[in-house]
Amino acid sequence: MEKTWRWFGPNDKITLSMLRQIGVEGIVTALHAIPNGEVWPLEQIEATRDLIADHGMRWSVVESLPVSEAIKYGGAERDRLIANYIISLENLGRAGVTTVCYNFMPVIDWIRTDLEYPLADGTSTLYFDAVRFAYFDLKILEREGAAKEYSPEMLARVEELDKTITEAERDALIDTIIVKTQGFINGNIREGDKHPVAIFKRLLAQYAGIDRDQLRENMRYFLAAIMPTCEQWGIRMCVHPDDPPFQVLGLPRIVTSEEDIAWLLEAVDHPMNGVTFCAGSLSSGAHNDVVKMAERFAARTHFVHLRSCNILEGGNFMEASHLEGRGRLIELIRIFEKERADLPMRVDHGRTMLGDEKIGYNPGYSFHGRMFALAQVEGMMAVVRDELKQ
Ligand code: DNO
Repeated sequence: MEKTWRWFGPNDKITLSMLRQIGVEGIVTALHAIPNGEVWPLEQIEATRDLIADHGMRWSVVESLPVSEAIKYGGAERDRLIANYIISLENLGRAGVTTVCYNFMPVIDWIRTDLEYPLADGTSTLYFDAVRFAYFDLKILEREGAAKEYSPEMLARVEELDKTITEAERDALIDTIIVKTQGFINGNIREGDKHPVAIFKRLLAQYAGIDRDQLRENMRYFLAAIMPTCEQWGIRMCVHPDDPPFQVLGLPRIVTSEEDIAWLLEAVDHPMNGVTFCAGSLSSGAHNDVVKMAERFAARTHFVHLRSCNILEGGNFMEASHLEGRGRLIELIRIFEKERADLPMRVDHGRTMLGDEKIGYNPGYSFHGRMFALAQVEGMMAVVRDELKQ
């Protein structure tokens, strides 16, 4: 696999020269300054591509070319937005940037409740606490009908938490769930937005009446519309699985399991319609056997995210070391190295360690933690390559 790294552009505190020094071959990035739904101009794509090439690497993957909400919920503007998406894809194709990651999660992308969960060794990791998330749903959003979706035990634990939680903890929960994890990935809410909860509630309302089947139909519609362009320019589309891979906040999520992925690959059965195999997202769902899924979907995997999770009691999960956990990364490397030697792979997330916490990196995207994980992954890759030679 090709060793890639997610770089957030010229404002990233981690520079391209630093990445070259640690053995990165390809860059994963996006034109983060362009608002969702607008066309990516060819000149800006070329400038980014050339900047990366000047540093001895290549622009391997776009993560992400965001799919606007109206495409997901099937709003009146969807055809105009799809037409813009197609122009961006053509421009990427002209510039030779031909692997494009996106997701189809309504309203909210990845979800954690704690971005600095402390570990015994002094590092910290990302954590999802099911009670705190239910608290956010029931007591902060006060979503109508939400109580019906939780077990009596969960409702009781939320009431317990309500007795002790402080105002500051409530604010931190809002900031973590809908601001800090979303802003830097061109999500719906940015740092500095006033009244994030009100904005969030408006976004949720757009999905009233949209169930799993309808969302699937909207995804099929989108993929069918862009496939001819992908075929013409050789663009590999790869959907990122939903993180975490289960229904949240009454929203349908449709890229959560083996069955879901099989559905989307068949619904638009074209080699350019593929997946981003994110072992981290998939391994946080107890229903997923990641090794089995990698075997089944390797041929339609266009991009790999290596990361691993441990599932804890009560539906909590936490990001594990890249050597441990349900992600079984060594097995995945065996499968993907055999499948395609130049398949782009990035180490996803990393612990916060050795002073990372003082720099203010995007959550999950530390320098030392990711570099450490990359070294672990490189070690596993070296072993697998040696095995394949034997
Ligand atoms: C978080 C990321 C996601 C991912 C998008 C892809 O760390 O894995 O935000 O980039 O879902 O569209």
